[in-house]
Amino acid sequence: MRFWFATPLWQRVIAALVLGILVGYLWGPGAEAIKWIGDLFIAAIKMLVVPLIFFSLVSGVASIGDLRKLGAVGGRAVLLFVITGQIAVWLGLGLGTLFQPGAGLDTSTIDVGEVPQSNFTGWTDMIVATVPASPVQVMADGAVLPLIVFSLLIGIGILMAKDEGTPVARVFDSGSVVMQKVTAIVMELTPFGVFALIAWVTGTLGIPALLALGQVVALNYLGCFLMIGLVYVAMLKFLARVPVVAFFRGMVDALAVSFSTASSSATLPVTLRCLERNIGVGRSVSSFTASLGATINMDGTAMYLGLATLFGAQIFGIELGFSDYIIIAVTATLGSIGAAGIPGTGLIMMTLVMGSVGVPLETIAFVAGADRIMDMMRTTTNVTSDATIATTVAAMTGALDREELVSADDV
Ligand code: DAS
Repeated sequence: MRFWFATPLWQRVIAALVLGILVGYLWGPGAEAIKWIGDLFIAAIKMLVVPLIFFSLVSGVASIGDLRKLGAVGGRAVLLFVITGQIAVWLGLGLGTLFQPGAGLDTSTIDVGEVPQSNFTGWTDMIVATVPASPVQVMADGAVLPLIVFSLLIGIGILMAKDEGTPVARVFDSGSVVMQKVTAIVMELTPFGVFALIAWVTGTLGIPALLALGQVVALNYLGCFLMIGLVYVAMLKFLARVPVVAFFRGMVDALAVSFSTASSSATLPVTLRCLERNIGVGRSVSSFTASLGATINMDGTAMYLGLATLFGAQIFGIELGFSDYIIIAVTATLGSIGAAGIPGTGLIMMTLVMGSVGVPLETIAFVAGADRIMDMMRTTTNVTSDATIATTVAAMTGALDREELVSADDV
């Protein structure tokens, strides 16, 4: 038992993945007998979506501290968050459409039960539905769009309430920490869920399923490298006008921590230190932009949610039209905004994006085993985006000490 918990979770997950593939390969379709363990794991991560979004978003907005900050710095930061987020999600949709990682897999032997139909009833209905007429009902239904609107309103209300809002802010701050602990508890189930799910998938579909999973992992990394190599490098060169190599050399500690921890929140102290000491971003800009970014700016996650949802649709032969792509782009963006900066949050938010366009959650059975490997790169992308946007906003608002950055050459 002590050995179990002494081993890092991601190593236990990889071991469960390998063992599950072996057991599934030897057991064959009979491995369906343990699929219920995987279903239990999927139910547990679905349970987290609403409280995780609610507490992490409210505490993220309330941590801004002062509505006025949402002015020059905040306005630019949020605009760049939205722009890079949209580029990311459409990149994920583009890669999924171009490479079709899930196509050609014969899943006729898989019974996915009642596939939740896409609940899209038209754009005006969707806009009206953003107003949470009954917040409790919204939470009960897991309707993420009105939940995010309600959470943002609560956070802004706390800011406007000033001192009177402080006790409430403390409740949400501790609630956010509690939800991260609860998520960590559920993530401890990952090895068992992964073992059962990958055994069932391998036993039912065999090697082709593993090849499809390998394609998704490769596309996840390709999408992240494209975001970093094209989008953020272009922002640094043409918007922030800073030397790119010096920037990445100055941020290397934060990027290494984000890759190894797969957690933007855990990396935040290192991100802030790198930005202030090595890049020369003023504390007022870095503390606001990087902290808010670690909560709501997750481009790597948004890219992956688009890619993984198309993967699921291709596996199960779900035809998606352009309006479905728009819904995926909206819900993947919302999922990346609502996601907390902790390991596995991308896997958790998959449940809401897939549910919005009727893609079976059994897709999680295919990707859960490799999620940590993908999460490490998604998180590195998320942190790179936060750092790039903080640097760009600092350059735009005169809060960047360029001398500092040049000296980063000797970091
Ligand atoms: N692990 C998340 C983060 O900390 C990203 C993800 O799960 O997609 O940013």
